[in-house]
Amino acid sequence: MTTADDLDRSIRTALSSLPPGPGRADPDALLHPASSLTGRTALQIYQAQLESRHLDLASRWMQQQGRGYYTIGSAGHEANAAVAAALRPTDPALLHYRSGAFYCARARQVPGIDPLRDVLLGVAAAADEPIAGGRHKVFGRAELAVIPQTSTISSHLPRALGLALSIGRAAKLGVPCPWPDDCVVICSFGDASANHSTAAGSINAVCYSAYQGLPVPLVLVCEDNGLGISVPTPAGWLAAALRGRPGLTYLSVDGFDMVGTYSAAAQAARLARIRRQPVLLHLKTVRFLGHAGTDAELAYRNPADLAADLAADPLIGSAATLVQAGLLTADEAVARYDAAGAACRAAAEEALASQVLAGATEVMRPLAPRRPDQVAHLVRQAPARAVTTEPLSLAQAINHALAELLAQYPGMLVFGEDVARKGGVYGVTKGLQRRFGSARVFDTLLDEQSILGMALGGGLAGLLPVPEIQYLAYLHNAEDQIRGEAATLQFFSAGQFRNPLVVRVAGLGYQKGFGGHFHNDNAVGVLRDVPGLVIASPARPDDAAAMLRSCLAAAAVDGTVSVFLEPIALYHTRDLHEEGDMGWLARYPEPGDHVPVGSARTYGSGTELTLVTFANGLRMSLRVARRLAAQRIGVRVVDLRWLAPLPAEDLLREAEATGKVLIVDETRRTGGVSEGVMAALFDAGFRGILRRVTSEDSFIPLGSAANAVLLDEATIEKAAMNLVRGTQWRSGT
Ligand SMILES: Cc1ncc(C[n+]2csc(CCOP(=O)(O)OP(=O)(O)O)c2C)c(N)n1
Ligand SMILES: [Mg+2]
Repeated sequence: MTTADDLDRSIRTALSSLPPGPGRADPDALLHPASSLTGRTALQIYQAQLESRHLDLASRWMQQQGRGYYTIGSAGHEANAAVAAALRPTDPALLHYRSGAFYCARARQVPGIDPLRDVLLGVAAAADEPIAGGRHKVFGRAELAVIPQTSTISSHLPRALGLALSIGRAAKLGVPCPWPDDCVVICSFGDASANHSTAAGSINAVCYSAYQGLPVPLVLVCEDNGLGISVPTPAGWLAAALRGRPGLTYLSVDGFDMVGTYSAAAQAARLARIRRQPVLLHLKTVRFLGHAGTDAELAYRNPADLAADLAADPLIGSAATLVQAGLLTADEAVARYDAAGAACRAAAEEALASQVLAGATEVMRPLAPRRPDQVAHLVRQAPARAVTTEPLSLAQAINHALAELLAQYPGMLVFGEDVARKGGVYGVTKGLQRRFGSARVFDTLLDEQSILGMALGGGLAGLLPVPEIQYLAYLHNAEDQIRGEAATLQFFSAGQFRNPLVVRVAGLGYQKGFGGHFHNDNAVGVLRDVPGLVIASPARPDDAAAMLRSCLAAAAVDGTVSVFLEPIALYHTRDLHEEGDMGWLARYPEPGDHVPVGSARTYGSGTELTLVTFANGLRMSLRVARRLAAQRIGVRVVDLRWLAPLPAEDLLREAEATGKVLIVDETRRTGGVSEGVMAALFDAGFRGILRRVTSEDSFIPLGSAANAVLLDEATIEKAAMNLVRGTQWRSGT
């Protein structure tokens, strides 16, 4: 096992025995005729490498002091400092958790920033850590264009590509973008991570984009230490898997060689910056101190390999280069090493004395800011435009709303599978590409992770993305891009970065048995527990348009992430009670009208029973309510409209108005919406009678068998009657 002491001893021995170099060299001279690396930059790289190494040692020391919560280090990966040196500090960076030396090198390029303090405050989970404010240990800082990442390996690659593609798009649309027009997006990850489907899908999407000639100013850096915790990456696998991909330039270099690493990174940056072509830089590294502080490496690595790694320490490689070039003596190389150690120790002592976050309010402050007054104000700013006064279907109303909002927000984009030329599977986006152009309304490749990644990166570039997921069942394979990435960004950056977003999802059941489970999926549990996520589920055409206005405005004002869940079965529904009554069509809402997030809508004023529902359940409930009215039973129907946050106040008021509540929930009994509604009513103090009818805990079969597991009107009516008449009602009766 290589301990921190072994590592320290090894480097001291190696540095002090470096053969003496020539006389003093000019720091402004090039180190090698074939490289643009100057002595001065090489010294800065070495400095960042030393700092990063000592940050790892300091974080372990802090853990021993009882105030260090993170020991995954960068030791052995310090070659990435040379990558930072070859880029600009304004190039947005999404970094691997071992890119500490990159962070140090970049921080030293911007006056007034101390990477030692930043990183160690992170280790101590300090409230004044500059990016996550004690919510996570991440590399990130707004002033350094370093965007924080989650721990989910590879989950940042879709966003990185989305950002790279969006920079040119924002410029083309004239939308203010926080990043320079000629910037390069840099994204690093580990060798095992390269096998993750998110990485594999993203690299494919990079190639797919570049192959079509789209500008992709992206440098992917695979930091290859040959291991994923304990599992070795097969020798030669990554080169075989990553080399020769269409549209993607593959460069490889050994991080022991500082000049070579800088040159390769500079070449990658040039290709990406000038030619707008993506590059994959395969950077050979080693890994010291195990995967993390708790990792007993000897259980899976043999001593000879560990010894070989020590000899391949990039700090030794860099120091040898500097001494041979006459930029440092061996003694100076050691002295700088010691000075960096002392500086890290001082920063660690300061970090030990820092404050942590106090209380849930402080922790949650940046989670999902909500400024409803400003949202309302922005909705009212929409330029007046003539919209038909004809009654519209749900699909038509959403189509009109998308057009209205595309006109209002120059940065708004509509994209997804089949949305552009075809106009969507159900015609909801019909005609939008023709009106707003292919820079704003476009088809994507068939990969939901990449679609959402495009949206995440677009939001970071100042755009207002409205991606479409073709069916709810196909959100699930990409769900982490909403849960892990979109919804966490403001939280883990203390509000400094945000990805405003409205994900339109066609979903829910009742398509008359057509398409089986995957076109009738009613699983929303996976969204309901994502902190801060807004879930809109309109039923009526007028509400849909007004709610979409709210979602876009909330995205623009507060960076809100919304899922807009559209009930497919109602898209083209025209009638409510009888054929030809046109009761499900509605007039487009007046300009400026919107539905505040978390507000319900009540139909009727009956005093005997409250039906609480949403989406398809609203139409069924209104039909049942009419039949009950014919039997002189007074019912009111509450359309939740928002599944998160639930309209708790409206719910309580309408529940107390009758004292009897039947929740009509088309989602499943377990994990479905009714669980939340019951809890919300109970928490709010409702002590009346509360029952629910739901769909079964089943996947949805094809054909008429679907009706056997989906909630239907007969069940609703029977339960309502039982409730009003006081009969004991049991599930399934
Ligand atoms: C999606 C996901 N699965 C599992 C993990 C747990 N995990 C953390 S790091 C790691 C290994 C990553 O190896 P590699 O990509 O080579 O990076 P390295 O740590 O070697 O730099 C694993 C399995 C995770 N963070 N994310
Ligand atoms: Mg690895």
